[in-house]
Amino acid sequence: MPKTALITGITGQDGSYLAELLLEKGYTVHGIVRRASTFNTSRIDHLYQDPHDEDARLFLHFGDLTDATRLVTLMEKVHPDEVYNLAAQSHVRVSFDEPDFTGLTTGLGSTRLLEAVRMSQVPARYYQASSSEMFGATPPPQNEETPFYPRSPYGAAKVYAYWMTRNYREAYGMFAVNGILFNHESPRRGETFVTRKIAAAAAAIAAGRQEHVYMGNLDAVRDWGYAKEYVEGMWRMLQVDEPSDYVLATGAAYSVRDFLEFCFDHVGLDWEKHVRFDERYLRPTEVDALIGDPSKANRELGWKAQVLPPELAAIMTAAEVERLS
Ligand code: NDP
Ligand code: GDR
Repeated sequence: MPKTALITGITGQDGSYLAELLLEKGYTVHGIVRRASTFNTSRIDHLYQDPHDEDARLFLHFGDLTDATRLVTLMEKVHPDEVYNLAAQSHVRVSFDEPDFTGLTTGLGSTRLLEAVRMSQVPARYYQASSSEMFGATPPPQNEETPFYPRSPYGAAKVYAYWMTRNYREAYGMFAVNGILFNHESPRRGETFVTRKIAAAAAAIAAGRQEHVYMGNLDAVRDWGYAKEYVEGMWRMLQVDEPSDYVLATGAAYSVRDFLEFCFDHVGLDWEKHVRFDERYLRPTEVDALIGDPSKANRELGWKAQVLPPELAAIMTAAEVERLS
């Protein structure tokens, strides 16, 4: 029987790649979108099918992680086999400006969704988009056993959601898992995350559209992978016999400075001539280094990242050059 999935955050970077993957696998995919005064579906417009078509397999529903009754209603209507909770206020810097809202969505939003699964009694498997930001100040390498030490309202909200997911697994026997994903990027990454910001700036400067880009902490070290590969890992976590939590990462460490060099090199520019400092991009508490150990996912899911930051930067910068032309 073809399966049915429900994705929150389908309009985001990961949601769009996951929807593509599941449609390719023959799933019927339902996504929750927020009502906005402008269209917010640009990442999934290429997947859209008229719901009146007999062969339509992608359906969108208005909803919000802050609206608990709507989540229950949708669960009963869609009756999914798999639920992927990707929705969140996902920007770490913004979470310092909006700590309350970040807690309501990124944290409590997961409880509302877990509770909707439980109340509606659908026998769905549940995926929680947990984050390497939960490790925060704990030094690398980080794996599934590493203690959490979040350094932002976002990180703290994700730790809460992580434990709620584990609690529903242990308390109610739900198949509920945490994918602890390290940074993953793509041409569909939000414009204000550092990799996309750098790739876009390199392309714009090379095209003569701007001269400088203002950045924050260039010393931060991250483990950047390619988003398209990571959604495959999410799916695999829901296909195993026993629910468990998994780290997805490349295991490779690069700094923001390195990523600047890769992107600017791609367009034949010296980044040091174009980068300026602006303290508003600093965070009150920073996460210095995140480097994942994905050996459990390698071993149990057969998942391994292929694209590393030098290639990722080239893919993203090429996409920005293309966008401008
Ligand atoms: P994005 O920011 O690109 O997408 C977030 C999605 O959540 C969007 O679809 C957004 O809708 C939706 N959303 C936000 N608030 C609500 C709400 N209150 N109700 C319903 N939907 C909402 O994130 P990514 O795709 O990059 O990440 C997906 C998930 O994985 C997030 O939970 C993120 O925190 C987590 N994560 C991401 C990592 C990464 O490196 N990308 C690493 C580890 C974890 P809209 O389009 O309307 O804004
Ligand atoms: P992060 O991603 O906080 O790791 O969270 P982001 O790309 O925002 O920052 C990465 C690092 O770059 C430094 N930095 C800057 N960041 C931004 N955004 N803009 C700048 O100008 C800039 N200059 C330097 C930051 O200080 C930071 O150290 C992402 C999100 O996708 C989360 O949702 C996810 O959980 C984690 O990755 C894993």
